[in-house]
Amino acid sequence: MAFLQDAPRLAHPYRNDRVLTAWLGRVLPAERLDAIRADLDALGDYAVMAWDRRGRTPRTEPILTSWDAWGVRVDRIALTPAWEEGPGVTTRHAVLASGHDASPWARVEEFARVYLYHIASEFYCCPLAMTDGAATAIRASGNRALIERALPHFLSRDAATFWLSGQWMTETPGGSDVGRTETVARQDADGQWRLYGRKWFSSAVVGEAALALARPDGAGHGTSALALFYVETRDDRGAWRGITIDRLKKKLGTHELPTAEIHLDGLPATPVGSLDHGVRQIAPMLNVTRTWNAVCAVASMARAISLARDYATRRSAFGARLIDHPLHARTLADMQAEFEAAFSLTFFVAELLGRTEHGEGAAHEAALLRLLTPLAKLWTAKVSIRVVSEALECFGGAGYIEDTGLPQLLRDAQVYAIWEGTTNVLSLDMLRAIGSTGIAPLRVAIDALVDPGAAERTPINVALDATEALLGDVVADRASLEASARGVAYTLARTM
Ligand code: MFK
Ligand code: FAD
Repeated sequence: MAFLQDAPRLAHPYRNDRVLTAWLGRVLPAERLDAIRADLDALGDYAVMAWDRRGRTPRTEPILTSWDAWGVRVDRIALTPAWEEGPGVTTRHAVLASGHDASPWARVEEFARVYLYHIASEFYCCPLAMTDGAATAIRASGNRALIERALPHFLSRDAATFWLSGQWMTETPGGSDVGRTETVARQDADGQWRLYGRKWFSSAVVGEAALALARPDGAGHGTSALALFYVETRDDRGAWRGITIDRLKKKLGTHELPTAEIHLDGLPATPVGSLDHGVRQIAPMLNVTRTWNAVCAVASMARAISLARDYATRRSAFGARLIDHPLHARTLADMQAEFEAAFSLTFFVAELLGRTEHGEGAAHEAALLRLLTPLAKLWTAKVSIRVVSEALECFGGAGYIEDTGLPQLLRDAQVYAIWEGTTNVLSLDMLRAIGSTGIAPLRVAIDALVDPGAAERTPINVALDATEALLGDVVADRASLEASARGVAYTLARTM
């Protein structure tokens, strides 16, 4: 009988994650941790079930049917099993709703759930992130009618009433430079606003609602003249309201996520706030989805490392298990160190977000949150691509073979750096954030975390001093400042 290699097995992602359980034990009061334990355990069970199912059943992808047999335009999208299960899993375990509980720990409790659910969700977490962002932006707008209309659906704990929201920003001229938006908003004689244009990437086109940027007819050019609108995608009979789906994009990864190119032709829309400064109004959504992105990037790393660690105990070479080869053990340890740093930064941001939203942050923490959000997003995205790539190599040739399920992890990880602001755009956002406060909030945070006399303070101080000197040198010259932004962002993220 020829040798047969044992496949890697997925350890229970909640019960076996020392980093997650230690962090939860440190930041949450014991009674709150007790209250969420059942959800975390169930989401871990779901992850194990989904990994096992992936190995047994052929992968499916969403399918768009544009026309029915009788020539009627239907634009119907068939979803994958994990997506069909999405509303049930999400609402049963309060994956999204828990983030909006009236508690400074709400975001901690939400993002622990997201971390456990993400990989099994097959990027159903993408529209969940956007729905969370939409709820946050609508709440921040103070628009009572929209708050009462949309939030009970977005934050529902019942699958029957749960709605997803899209985030319609990107158009063909610009995804980073949304000031070039061409979609126009026109008002009917009866006062109803309607949208006309083309949205080039719509990842939650199956959602019941969306927040969309558009230029009110006759408004000027650029970003400040854009308005933010709330739309509902279907009428009471379930028919699309002035939306056609041109096609689903063929992508490198995120294959289960239906990302569509769409045309809007008279879609009814409600202004979220004033009819200008739409980007300012959507910014709370951006900052929330960027936090989700960091959490999901960290979840990808955790999955890849968990599988690689397990495999190292099953695979032997040169007379010993891989884990017993010092260099292989060192390779895994280096990946784990990168992961733990990324985890710490990301979940620190989650803590800050929860405290700040409930008015319980220290004086410097709002500015710290504003600075660390783009840093966590851009840094974890890059680290996850690197760590997941390294993890594939830990399987040798098997890591390159499609039906092991491993290549998908790498393809999927590549998206974290692109959507919700590319690495460069977020480095520039970091400059926007430090514009008024400099890096002072970061120094305060590090002072609180690391004893000034501790040995590890020396490299931290060197990095911060060098960064401040660099910013001081180049600050008068915008071109040099922008050219340095990515390096500064990496240094600050890694230092933090
Ligand atoms: C599973 C993982 C979960 C993640 C799911 C992701 C799903 C994917 C969905 C998407 O990709 S949706 C599309 C995401 N698109 C972007 O992220 C756009 C990227 N581009 C930027 O972020 C640009 O920096 C931006 C369009 C925001 C700004 O461009 P401009 O034209 O240079 O604008 P400007 O004048 O600097 O900023 C306009 C206002 O917004 C300013 O406020 P004021 O009007 O008060 O002066 C800015 O301060 C404010 N602003 C911008 N970014 C902000 C912000 N405020 C707070 N936080 C921010 N991050
Ligand atoms: P560009 O803006 O053309 O960027 C090209 C390059 O130029 C990048 O490397 C960028 O870093 C760099 N660059 C741009 N400006 C600067 C600058 N000032 N300085 C230095 N470098 C710069 N969008 C939505 O609105 N809704 C969605 O649901 C959605 N879903 C998506 C799903 C997927 C799978 C993907 C891949 C994208 C999705 N997007 C969505 C779009 C995404 O947000 C954009 O692709 C992204 O913001 C980048 O915009 P762009 O594609 O126009 O690239």
